[in-house]
Amino acid sequence: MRIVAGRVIVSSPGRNYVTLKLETDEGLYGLGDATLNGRELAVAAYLREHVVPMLIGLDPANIEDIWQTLYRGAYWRRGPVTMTAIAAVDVALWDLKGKALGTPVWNLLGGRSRPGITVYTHAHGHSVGEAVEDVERLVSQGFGAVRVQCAVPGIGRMYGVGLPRPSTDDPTLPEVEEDWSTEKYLRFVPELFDAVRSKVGFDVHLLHDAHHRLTPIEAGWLGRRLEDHRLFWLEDPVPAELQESFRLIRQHTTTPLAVGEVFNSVYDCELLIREQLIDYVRASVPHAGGLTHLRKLAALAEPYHVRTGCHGAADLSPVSTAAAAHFGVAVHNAAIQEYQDHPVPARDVFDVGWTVRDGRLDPGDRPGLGVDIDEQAAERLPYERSYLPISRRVDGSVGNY
Ligand code: CS2
Ligand code: KDG
Ligand code: MG
Repeated sequence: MRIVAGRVIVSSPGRNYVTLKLETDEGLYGLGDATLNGRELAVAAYLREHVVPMLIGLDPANIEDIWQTLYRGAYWRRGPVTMTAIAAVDVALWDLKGKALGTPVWNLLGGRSRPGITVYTHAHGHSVGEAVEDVERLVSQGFGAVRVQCAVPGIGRMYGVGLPRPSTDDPTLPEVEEDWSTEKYLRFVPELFDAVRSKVGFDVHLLHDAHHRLTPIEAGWLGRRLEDHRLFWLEDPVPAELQESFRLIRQHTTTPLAVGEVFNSVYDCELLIREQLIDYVRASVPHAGGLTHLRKLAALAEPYHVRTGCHGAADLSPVSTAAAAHFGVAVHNAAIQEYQDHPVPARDVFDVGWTVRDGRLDPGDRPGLGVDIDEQAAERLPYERSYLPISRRVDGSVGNY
């Protein structure tokens, strides 16, 4: 079998998704997700201009060799754009291999370690009362793990609370801006979890995402203050370019820590893993070099008691949810998977074999990834410019989004 074409499909069924379709001379094709939220077109161009031409004529069976060719052969290693493009190729090759052999990808990865991977989904509210109700609603739907985010009194527009994002279609409009006050946030979050725990009890896993906003000592304080609430994890307490930061957080709290949705290779978390500074690593299939690389990352984490809890917000396409499902059921130290419903129009573009039931994601038994794309439906929904917001602190300076 030979690769004869690689088509990059950019579509916006409610939000932008980039899909790579690798076609072969035998009529089989494989799909991979190449979506990098807010920078989608950079990956699309990298694939079209530089990667796909290198793939034509290659035997798609040789996944490892193709991965190494794209990684080492470019000389310029790592980085989100490059690694997302490599991941899309890698996942499409695993999909193709499964289809060629008539077996699901989880079977190629060593078979099932579990029937489905536990997922956590998102609760949010504009007030503590709304957030508590949202948690209760999701628990009644069968979710056993819920991330809780809530608007902080005194902070205007902010991350994670379910406000519709104003369209940035018009290229003359400035990017969306949000507000941030660490002081207000740190005063409020303990109150939020006091309220949620007293209402829902301890039988549900609760998670929280600080979205890179704190310093290590602030994160240590928050983690310590939340210890009695037994969070499943506190996510992205600080930006993680400086991995040593986590030593300081660890000295101050036993609240479990999760980090890494923006990581793109094992080198971003090697110290975090080796020194056991985190409990969960959030690197994902589409942003960390595909199934081939994420499996190596998980293998490094396993002896250090670090488990995976991969990123899975709705800006990762349904193709990535499939890849996460296969990874999650096969890999032994996969602990949990983030799950957020995709926008409704995505159902017209992507046909999926995975299901979420009773709080678990099951990849299903279709050959390959078990997902397909309707290219005509995708074409009717072209790319819409939409960037992640800019966060401004109370003094007007730019903060971390
Ligand atoms: C979303 C999230 O817009 C996005 O990127 O994936 O930020 C989501 O809106 C919030 O987490 C809401 O809970
Ligand atoms: O594209 C960025 C979003 O996926 C991110 O802001 C969501 O932090 C996030 C999460 O944990 O889902
Ligand atoms: Mg996050």
